[in-house]
Amino acid sequence: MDTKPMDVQQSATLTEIMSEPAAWQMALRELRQDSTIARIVEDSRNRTEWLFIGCGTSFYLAEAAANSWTLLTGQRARALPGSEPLLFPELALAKEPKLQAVIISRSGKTSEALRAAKVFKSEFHLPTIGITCAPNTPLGEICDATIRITSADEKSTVMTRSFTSMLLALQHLAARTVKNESCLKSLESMAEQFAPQIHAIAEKMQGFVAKHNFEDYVFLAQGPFHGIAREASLKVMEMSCSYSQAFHALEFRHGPKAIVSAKTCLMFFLSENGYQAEEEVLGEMAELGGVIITICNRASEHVRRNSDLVFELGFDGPDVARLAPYVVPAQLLGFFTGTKKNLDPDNPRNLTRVVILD
Ligand code: F1P
Repeated sequence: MDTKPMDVQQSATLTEIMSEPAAWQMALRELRQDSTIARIVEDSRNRTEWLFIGCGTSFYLAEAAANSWTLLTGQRARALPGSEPLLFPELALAKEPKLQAVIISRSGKTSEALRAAKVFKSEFHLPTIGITCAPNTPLGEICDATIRITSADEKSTVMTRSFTSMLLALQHLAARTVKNESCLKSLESMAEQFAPQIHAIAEKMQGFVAKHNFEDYVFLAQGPFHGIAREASLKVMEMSCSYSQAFHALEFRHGPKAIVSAKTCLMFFLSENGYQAEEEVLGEMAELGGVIITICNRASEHVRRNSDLVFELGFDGPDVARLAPYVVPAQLLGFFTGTKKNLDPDNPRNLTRVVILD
């Protein structure tokens, strides 16, 4: 059933997406002064393995945070959806003696996230860190310490600036843990540099969506960008009710490429580390007739020749500082595709803002 065309400019979701650079700058400024961060760095100084937990978008945030943690600290870090430690506790490997649990939840109320936090605390006697965008939450009651990014909270059901702001907060925590001032400054300068770019990105994406109709969407990335690809896929699903999948870029050759046609939209998130191998896959998918959107730091001639739409960040910093901005074009793809289909991303079909099971 088509809903009436929404007034795009009045959309809470679009407003929240467009506010991301300002939200990032505010969050990163506040974190510098946040005594909770300093306390967490001190209290977790002997923890050598980290387990990030979340549900839905917050699970993909956990994936991106875990990869960022290992890249920044050298420590082992994993991500699990909140349900896994509840159903398969032995697979959570929660008996690791120096394990630190981090539970991610924008609302701080998601039942599976709270249950996982309670199990870590009461059954495994693990130290628990919470991160949320809401004040006074059940998550904050359970965890030993809770990071609150209230300036990034949203009215919308779908998570956009809360995802990127909490990811940046966890990257900030990782950099503080190893006293990496250069990385802290990179996160802050990325947010500043991205701010004037976001309007042109939105206009480009809106124009692209107006000109194309797709049957399915594929998001491809390696390394720390894989969690971003999975979140991108969920955004397009949630906001436009489209068929959408994410893969490791080089994995896509091993079977899934069977689906590629002129009706397939493929978004590549190119890393600096894996650029050459990833752009080879990009060229092959263009050969198969797929429509290619490329998110990269700088585009090679090969990328330009084989892409239908290119977004270049142009930021000279570590790959981890590009995770948050890389997801913004995908959030906009989901939003404009949804409104083109006469759906209302502010009230996404079948979804609630929080999944409460109790
Ligand atoms: C997690 C979540 C969201 C999803 C929807 C339902 O919320 O699954 O990822 O988009 O809003 O809730 P939270 O635990 O981060 O509040």
